[in-house]
Amino acid sequence: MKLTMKLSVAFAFFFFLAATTTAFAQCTFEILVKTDGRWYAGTNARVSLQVRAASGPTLTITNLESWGQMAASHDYFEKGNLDRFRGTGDCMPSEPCNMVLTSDGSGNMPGWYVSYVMVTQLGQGSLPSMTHRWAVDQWLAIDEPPHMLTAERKGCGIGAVVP
Ligand SMILES: [Ca+2]
Repeated sequence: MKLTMKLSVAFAFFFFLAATTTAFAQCTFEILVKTDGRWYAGTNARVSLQVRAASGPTLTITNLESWGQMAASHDYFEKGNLDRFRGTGDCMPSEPCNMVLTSDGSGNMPGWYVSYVMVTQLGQGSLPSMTHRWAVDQWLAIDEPPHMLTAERKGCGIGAVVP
């Protein structure tokens, strides 16, 4: 293979990589998590969140608190809290509508009763701002029914619900 040929193959490969790694524009996501007001509803466990639209990329946040927007010493996910989070990820082509919320069950009395999760992808380019709110209304706990540390909610096609 001639040198010029090798170079053009290398360049083609480089541009292919560049195209695949920048396939999605970056969007800002705002997230609200409401912890219920009942006794022992709060937790200090690590919380992770996955969100996706009907198609396209999945937004994965392995430690939601790292996206926290509350005051520096704020205790997240306590009884009655409405906690705010913000960060960036790959833009979704349509409304975020599928959600998986997970607690790692760590800490003292980790049981967590979640009222709802709301995610907004802020407008970007030709994409409008899109919001979805999922009712959770269950324990994420081993020692309370339904004895699961994960809550999955599918809301595609149901439509945005703004409180
Ligand atoms: Ca906490």
